[in-house]
Amino acid sequence: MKWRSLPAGTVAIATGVIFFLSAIGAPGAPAAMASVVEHTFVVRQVKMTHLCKETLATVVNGQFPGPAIEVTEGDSVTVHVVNQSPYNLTIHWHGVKQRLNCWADGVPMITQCPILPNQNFTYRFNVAGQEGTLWWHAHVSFLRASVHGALIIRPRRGASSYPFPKPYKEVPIIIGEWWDMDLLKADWGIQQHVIDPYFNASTINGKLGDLYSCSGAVEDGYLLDVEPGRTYLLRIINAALFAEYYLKIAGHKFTVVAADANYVSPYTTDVIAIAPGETMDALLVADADPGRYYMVALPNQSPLPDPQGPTLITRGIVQYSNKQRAADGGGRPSSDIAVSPEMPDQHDMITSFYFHGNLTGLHHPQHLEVPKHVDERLFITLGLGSICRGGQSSCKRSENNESVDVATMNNFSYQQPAVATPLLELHYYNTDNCVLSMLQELPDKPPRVFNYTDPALILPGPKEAKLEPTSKATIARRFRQGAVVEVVFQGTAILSSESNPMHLHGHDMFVLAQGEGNYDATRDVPRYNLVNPAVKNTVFVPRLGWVAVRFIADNPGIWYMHCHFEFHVSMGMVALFIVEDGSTVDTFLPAPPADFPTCGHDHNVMSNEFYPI
Ligand SMILES: *[C@@H]1O[C@H](CO)[C@@H](O)[C@H](O)[C@H]1NC(C)=O
Ligand SMILES: *[C@@H]1O[C@H](CO)[C@@H](O)[C@H](O)[C@H]1NC(C)=O
Ligand SMILES: *[C@@H]1O[C@H](CO)[C@@H](O)[C@H](O)[C@H]1NC(C)=O
Ligand SMILES: *[C@@H]1O[C@H](CO)[C@@H](O)[C@H](O)[C@H]1NC(C)=O
Ligand SMILES: *[C@@H]1O[C@H](CO)[C@@H](O)[C@H](O)[C@H]1NC(C)=O
Ligand SMILES: *[C@@H]1O[C@H](CO)[C@@H](O)[C@H](O)[C@H]1NC(C)=O
Ligand SMILES: *[C@@H]1O[C@H](CO)[C@@H](O)[C@H](O)[C@H]1NC(C)=O
Ligand SMILES: [Cu+2]
Repeated sequence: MKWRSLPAGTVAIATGVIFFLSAIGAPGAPAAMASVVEHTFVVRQVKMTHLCKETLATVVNGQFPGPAIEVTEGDSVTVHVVNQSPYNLTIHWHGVKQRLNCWADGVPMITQCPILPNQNFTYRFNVAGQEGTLWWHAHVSFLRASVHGALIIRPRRGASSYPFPKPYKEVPIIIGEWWDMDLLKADWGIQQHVIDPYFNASTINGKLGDLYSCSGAVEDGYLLDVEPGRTYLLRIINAALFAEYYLKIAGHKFTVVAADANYVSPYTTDVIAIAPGETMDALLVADADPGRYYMVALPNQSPLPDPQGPTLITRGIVQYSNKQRAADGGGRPSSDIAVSPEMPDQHDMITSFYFHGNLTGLHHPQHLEVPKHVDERLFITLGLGSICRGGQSSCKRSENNESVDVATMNNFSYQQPAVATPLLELHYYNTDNCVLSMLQELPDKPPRVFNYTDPALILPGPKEAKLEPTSKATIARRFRQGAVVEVVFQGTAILSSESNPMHLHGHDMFVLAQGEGNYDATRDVPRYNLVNPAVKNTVFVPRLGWVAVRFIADNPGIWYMHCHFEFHVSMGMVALFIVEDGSTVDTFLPAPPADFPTCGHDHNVMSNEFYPI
């Protein structure tokens, strides 16, 4: 076994072990110890039976969801990945800023070579300046459906320093999907437009719940035991590939206190809307009459004429401890019946729009001011289009199988670059001219102005047909170190009217405003929240609407920027954001770690080794 040598002060390898280093607290911080949190993730296929069918699921350490990584802000994380699966693999640490550490970002052929079957790879990164809930997931194809888990960051000053009442317990709630189909086949089916893959059930913490059964056997559901009067911090993660979810618990309200590991002003609501890639920390007070209450997660979808999938709801139960009942001589609860919440309609998109609109940032020592000047402005349309099969220049479109539907940003659909060395290495070793020659600049604005959100474009027709043709390219955008970038993401109606949760690696974004319909600078800029916007790594672009964000491009490297609906990723809704080096040590990308693996090549022969894969 070959691991990199460990930093001084640590001992041998173990799973989920914390090693204390000398205190390296920030100035003014109390003597909290920064430590190295170390895990070994063995990725392999295990047999799991659901819906009366045995399925080979690719998971970490035999668990679905995988193990949670729990750290204190300022800690270092070391994860040894042992790939015993038959797939090429990388792990992305979703939302971790990876400052000056793009090498650990886990995007195949962008930041690293994939970890081949029977190979190992060690990720090392620091978690600094972030508190709350993040997560980790495979960044290869559809594998993240089963290869994921929570990454929980607690404050250095302890739980009493939360900017909200100290919870009695903290509980991860991971919303996911159960897939019976092979995940790589599902991905291929979407790319080639030959099958319409769909998951088989929604899950809460890996459990399908009692709405699913077969041959009389009801699936287990997630059970949360609560004590009356106590406050619980739910760390909610949407790890699903396909849908935004509405989460409700009958008889209870939530107070949302953080999103994407940034505190928000406490927002009390009876429903949480959470899109793939987002996390929400919410307080739940067990203040209802003791009893059993369903916790329901319902995937929403845009209404007809968008294509419709089955409605795969899942539910678990919040159960009050029955100590009291036992004292009353009951023992068993008087009734097993649980109360159901009233859910929004599956086509209700406005509840999500309002939910996201109500999130604002919290004034907190770690909060950053929104930069008031902007260096670069991008207006990016998100939508579908089509390309001809087999590289033909003309073909029949509009759902004809001479063409394939793809997803676009400013009328380009991302193509994975044909490189044998990860782009970040090529960039680092000054082969940028070669890198540049492979890239297509993501334009500042869409090539044509049209009525982006006109619902008439959803179905094929004369208006739509003009807009549908598009092309594939490795779209990228370079930013000067420290540039303040404003992006308006505009949803479009071409062939579908879906929302899009847009995720940027390596940076958080200030969410300035959102709206329905077409963005209009004259009307909308004055509405920007420059005082206390929510800060997110995944911003929700509402269906037939837009969102405006700002971020500071201060983390050198090559960062994936993509929709977190996995089918949109497969279809090409991706761009690369390249942040240039600055001239000081804290603004340029350091060399790759000493033993950084290559894709079977040597660094000496780096130049000119471009050939198609
Ligand atoms: C990977 O790690 C495992 C478990 O620690 C070890 O048994 C195996 O030999 C390692 N494989 C390689 C190629 O280093
Ligand atoms: C895995 O990655 C290697 C090296 O990049 C590549 O040659 C191989 O085709 C990949 N395998 C699959 C199944 O994608
Ligand atoms: C899962 O869904 C797929 C596609 O809808 C279907 O073919 C398959 O039979 C389902 N599997 C189970 C176990 O229900
Ligand atoms: C907040 O939510 C309420 C309803 O739940 C809605 O009326 C209001 O418009 C929302 N605020 C924003 C800024 O979206
Ligand atoms: C297109 O559809 C026809 C008829 O259904 C089928 O025979 C053909 O194989 C399909 N072509 C492709 C490339 O899928
Ligand atoms: C865009 O289309 C919508 C729906 O048809 C319509 O209400 C709106 O007026 C159109 N906007 C423009 C600028 O044409
Ligand atoms: C995209 O570009 C193609 C030409 O390459 C054009 O025909 C099409 O109308 C454009 N679509 C949009 C939405 O701009
Ligand atoms: Cu999308």
